[in-house]
Amino acid sequence: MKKTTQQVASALLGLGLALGAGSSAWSAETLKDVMKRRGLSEKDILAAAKTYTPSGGRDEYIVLSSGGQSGQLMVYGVPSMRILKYVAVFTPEPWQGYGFDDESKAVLAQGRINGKDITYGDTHHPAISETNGDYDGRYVFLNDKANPRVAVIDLHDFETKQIVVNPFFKSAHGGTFVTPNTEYVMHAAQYAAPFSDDYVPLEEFNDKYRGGLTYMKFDNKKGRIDMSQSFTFELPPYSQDLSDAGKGPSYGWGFTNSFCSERYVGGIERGRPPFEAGCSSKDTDFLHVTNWKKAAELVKAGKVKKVNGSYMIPIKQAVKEGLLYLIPEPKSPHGVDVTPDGKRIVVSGKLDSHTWVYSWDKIQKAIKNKQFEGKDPYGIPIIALKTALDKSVNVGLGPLHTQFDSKPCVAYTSIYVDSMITKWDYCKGKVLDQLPIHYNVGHLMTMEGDSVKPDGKYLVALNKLAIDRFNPVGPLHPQNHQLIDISGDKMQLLYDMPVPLGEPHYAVAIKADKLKPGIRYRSGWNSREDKRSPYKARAGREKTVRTCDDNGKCTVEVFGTTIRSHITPEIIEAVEGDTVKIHLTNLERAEDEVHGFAMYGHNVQLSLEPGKTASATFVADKPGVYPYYCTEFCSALHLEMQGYLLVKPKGYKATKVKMEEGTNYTKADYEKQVKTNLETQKVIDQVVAFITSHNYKDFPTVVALVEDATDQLGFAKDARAKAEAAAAKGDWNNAMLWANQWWQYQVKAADLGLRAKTYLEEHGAKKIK
Ligand code: CUK
Ligand code: CUA
Repeated sequence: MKKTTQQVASALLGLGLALGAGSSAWSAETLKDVMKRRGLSEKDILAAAKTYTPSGGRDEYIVLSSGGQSGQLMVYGVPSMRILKYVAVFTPEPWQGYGFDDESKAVLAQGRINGKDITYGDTHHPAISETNGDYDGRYVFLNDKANPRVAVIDLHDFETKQIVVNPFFKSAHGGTFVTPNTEYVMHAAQYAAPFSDDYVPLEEFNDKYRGGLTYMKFDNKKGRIDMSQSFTFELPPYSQDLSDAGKGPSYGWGFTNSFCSERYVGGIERGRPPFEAGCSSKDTDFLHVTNWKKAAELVKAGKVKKVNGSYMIPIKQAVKEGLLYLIPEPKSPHGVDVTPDGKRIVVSGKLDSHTWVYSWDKIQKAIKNKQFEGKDPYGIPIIALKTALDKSVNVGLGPLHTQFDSKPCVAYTSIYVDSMITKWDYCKGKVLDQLPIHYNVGHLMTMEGDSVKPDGKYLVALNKLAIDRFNPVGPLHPQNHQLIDISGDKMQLLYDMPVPLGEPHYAVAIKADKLKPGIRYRSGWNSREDKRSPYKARAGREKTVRTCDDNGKCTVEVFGTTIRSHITPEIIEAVEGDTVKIHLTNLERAEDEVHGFAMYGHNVQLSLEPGKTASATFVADKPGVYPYYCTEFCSALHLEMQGYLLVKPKGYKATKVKMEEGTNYTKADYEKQVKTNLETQKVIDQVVAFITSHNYKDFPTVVALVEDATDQLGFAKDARAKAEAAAAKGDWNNAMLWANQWWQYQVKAADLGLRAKTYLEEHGAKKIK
C-alpha cells in the first residue's frame, strides 16, 4: 500500500521537521506541493530525510576516498555526501600551498623517480592506520599505481607528510593495505618488470621480469615509513593485483592475488595476439599467501640481504623458509578480502559469476601437513583449490570487491558486469538481496568495512563514468558514488554524488568521532616535518637580511609574519639576480585565521594556517615591481594585507629620495582619531570585563582568541606610543597615521573579543566573579 503524504509528513515530524501549511513559516509551499512540483515520490522523501543534514549539522562518518588520477585524497561525509576537502598528495595543489612552499616541495621531491619530478599520481587504495585491527584515525596511506609510490597522510592535520618510492617495482597496485597494528603497509607490484632500472628484452620475461610484494615498515612513533626496515618478496612475473592482511587467526599472514599468471607478453605489432587474449586463457590464476611475521623475524635475525637499501627475499629463500605459498583462484580475479574474523578469504573472478571463499583453517592445515598439489615453474608450493576452498557462491556476473557488515557472516560484493550489489551470507553460502546499481561499479565500501569490527549502516558503491546521472558536462563524465542504506534486510539507494576529480577506485570510512584533527599549529611550525621551523619569526622580531658569498652571489632572506591585517615586511628589496627566500610565520591562534601569500610573476602561493611557518624560494632574475598580498579573506581589511617586492637593476642609483605622500594630516585630524580610539577602548574594556568575569579558561577556543586579542592590544600600545611621540614633535602626518594604526589593532582586538564573548554565551560559560 502506498503511504499517503500525510503519513510521510508525520514521519518527518518525528525527525523534528515541521511541515504543512499551518506550520511552515519558511515557505508558502507544503511538502505535498514540492513533491508534486519536483516529481518526487515518498521513497525519495524518505531517502532525502536520511541524508539531508541541516545547516551546522555534522556527519556520522568521514570517508577518505582515492582521488584517482588527480593524485589527491578526497574527504567527504556520510550520510550527507558533502565534500569537505581534497588533500594534496602526489600533485601540486595551490590552495594548500602544496608544491609551492619549500616544505611541501621537499615532500614531493621524495617521490622523484630516476631524478624526475612526477607531479601526478594514479591513486587507488587508501588505508587507515589500525590498532588491534580497528581503525585508530591516526594516519591514512595512499598508493600511486603508475609510479610505485606510497604516501603517508597525517589525520591530525590532513597533510601529506611523506612519499616513499618502492625501490624495486615499476608499477604498484596491491596497496595500500595495513597489518592489524600498522606494523607494515602492503604494496604489491602490478605489471612485472625487471627489479633493476636496466634494459631487459621482453624475450627474457620469464627469467628476468619479476612481480613482488613489499611490506613497508611503518614507524608508529615517528609516523613515517622506513624503507631501510622494509622487506620485499620477490614473486614470479604474475600480475599481482590486490592484497589484504590477515587478522585474528590469520594474523601474521598476507594475501595477494594475481592475474595473467599465463605470463603472456603481448605485442600485436610483432604479430602476436594481444595481452587481453593471452592473459585470460587459463581457468585459474594464483593467490599468493605470505608469512610476514616470520619474514620479519628472519630480517631481524640478519638472514635477509639488502638490495637498494631495503631487504629483498628471493623466491628460493621464501620457499625454503616456508614464507610463500600459492593457491589457484578462478578466472582473472580482482578483489581479495579477509573476513572481519580473519577465518575466511574471499576472492572474486572478474570473468566468473562466483565469489570463492577460502578457509584459513584449511590453508593452515595444508601448509602444516605439506599437502601440496605441486609447484609452479618458480618452485613455489601450490595448495590445491579444493583443499583450501570453503565454498563458492553464485553472486552475479563479474564480481569484484567484497565488504562486510556489522551483522555476522553478511558480505556485499560489487558486480561489475551485471551492475549491481549482491548481499550474501558467507557462512551459509546464500544470496540475501540484490540491488541494481547505476553503472560500472568497481569497489564498494561499508562503514569501517576493512576493520575487525565493521559498523555496517551504509554502503557506498564507487561507480565509474556516470553517463546519464547528472547534467552533462562534456565528453569526460564525472564518477558516481552512490550511497546505500544497508541497515535493513533490503538495501535502499539513497543518494548519487558526482565526483568531479579522477577515478576514485577505493575509499575507506571512519567514525567521525575517532578523528581529532588539530585546529592550529604550535607557533612557528614546519607542518611537513612536524617540528619547529628554523625560520620561525616572532612578532616584533621580523627581519630581512641580504648576504653575499665570495662569488658575489647574494641572497635576500626574509623572516616575516602575518597577522590581521598585515604582512611583515611590507617592502622587500632585492637586486636583480638575488635569490629570495621568504619565510612567513602566521602569528594567529584563532582557529580560522588562515592567511595566504601570493606574489606576481614568481609562482608563489603559500597557505599559512595559524601557527604555521612556510617558505618560498625563487630567483629575482628580472628587475621590476612585484606586488604580493594575502589570498584568504581574513578580515575586513584583508585587501589591505599587501606589500611590494622591489627588484632593482644591478648598479641602480636612486634619483628621488623623498616619499610622495597621497594625503597630509593636521593636528585636528590626529585629535579626532585619538578621541575615536579612546571610545573604542571603552568598548574593549567592557568585553574584557565580561570575558575575565567568566570561566573562559575552560574553553580552549576562547583562550586562543584571548591570546590573539592580547597580541593585538600589545601592538596597539606600541602604535599609540609612536603616535604620541610624533605628536610631541608636531609631526601630524605620522601622528595621525600611527593613531590610525593604533585603532586598527583595537578593531582587531575588539573583533576577537566579541567572538570570544559570543562563544562563551553560546557555550554556557559560568560567571566566576
Ligand atoms: S581497483 Cu579499480 S575497481 Cu585499483 Cu582496487 Cu578494483
Ligand atoms: Cu590575511 Cu587576507
